Amino acid sequence: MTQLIDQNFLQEHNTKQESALTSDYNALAEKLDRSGFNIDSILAQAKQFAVAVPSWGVGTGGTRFARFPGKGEPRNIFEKLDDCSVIQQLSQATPTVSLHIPWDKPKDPNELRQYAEQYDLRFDAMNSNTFQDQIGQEESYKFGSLAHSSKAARDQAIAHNIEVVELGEKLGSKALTVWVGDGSNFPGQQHFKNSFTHYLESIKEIYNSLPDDWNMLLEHKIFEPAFYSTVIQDWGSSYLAAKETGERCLSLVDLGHHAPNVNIEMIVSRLAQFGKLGGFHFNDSKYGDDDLDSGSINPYQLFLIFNELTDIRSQDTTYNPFYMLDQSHNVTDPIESLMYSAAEVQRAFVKSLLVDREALTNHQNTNDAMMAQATLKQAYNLDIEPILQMARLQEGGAISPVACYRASQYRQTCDKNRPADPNKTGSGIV
Ligand SMILES: [Mn+2]
Repeated sequence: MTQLIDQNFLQEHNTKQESALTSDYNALAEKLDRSGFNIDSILAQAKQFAVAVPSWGVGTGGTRFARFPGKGEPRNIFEKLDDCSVIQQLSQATPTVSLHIPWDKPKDPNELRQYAEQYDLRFDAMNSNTFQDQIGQEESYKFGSLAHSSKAARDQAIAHNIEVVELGEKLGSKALTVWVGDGSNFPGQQHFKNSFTHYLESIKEIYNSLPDDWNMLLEHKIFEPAFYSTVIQDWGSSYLAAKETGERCLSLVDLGHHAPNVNIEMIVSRLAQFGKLGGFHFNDSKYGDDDLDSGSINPYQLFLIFNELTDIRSQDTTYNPFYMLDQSHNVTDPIESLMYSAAEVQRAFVKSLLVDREALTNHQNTNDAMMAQATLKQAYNLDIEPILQMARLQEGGAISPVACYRASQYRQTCDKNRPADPNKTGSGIV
């Protein structure tokens, strides 16, 4: 396997921290043992945890006002995969990459697949794009795509999604994520029922073209780019569409796509109860769809979401939704943000394993509100960093990914090897 950070360098970096880690890990093992948890079993589950990196996340993002490109940014999908491989090498929590078409459309899918394989990277869910016009396309998406009032525009959007599925098949992907910006900016502009009907007809057509072992994930978003109404604006619309479409059509929850203060963990429970929770886009937000780093604003919410997921898995051990980081890194080095964020999501997952579920159930059944919330807090307040560090160390990653990455000078090397084309940056997100 090709590794872009020298493994000897990585090991040297780890060696300096290993004795401190061993001592912290043993202390935590003793502490957890007193509460009836075996640290090695938790460690084994931490090692299994994986979240996909979005290809576009390794480029610097921006706002609608400006984008300030970082140094040595990837200029094409191959360089994006290079960066993704570094994230995986150091964090050992991101073995898959989620592509966005047409941004990442390869000339030769086999070449791309082989390029990823040299790094042992696989492809997660494919993302289609009908929220912007592509050069040379006949119909415009200015007034919508899958829900457009014009059949020609809808057909074009359907054909694009089918093309994305066909490409994904060649790359080994198993899911298509569909997010559309369709909606309206003025009251009266769009007929609510007709636009939803059009959307349903369109996704059914895409669904019917899916391979048998594929899932289709419907991503809802409360607003933007449409500012008055959005066709798939909430989990209710998403659930209705998924249910109408078929068994392998599921809802995807992007944390930032809800109004502030919405109880996302309860949405998670509702969708899962009825078999329609298919995946997540992790990020964090303060005001809207801010696409901030996971866990940077509200880590407790992230923990509560994983608490629900662990509860679901306690009854159905095969339950395995798609996880992806969906963030825009405007002011940080995207590689650092993605490694740090992957660890934050992994941290929430690990803490959720340490909830005393039997005690929680008892407190719920006896209506002991104080002890119920304290049971959750007991797990949340634990410092489980030694488990994350040990998981990375044993998997060949870095005990401290960001520090190791900085010491490796990878970004500086990219800055030399990737001279930016002033007319085309080839990265970033909308
Ligand atoms: Mn998303």
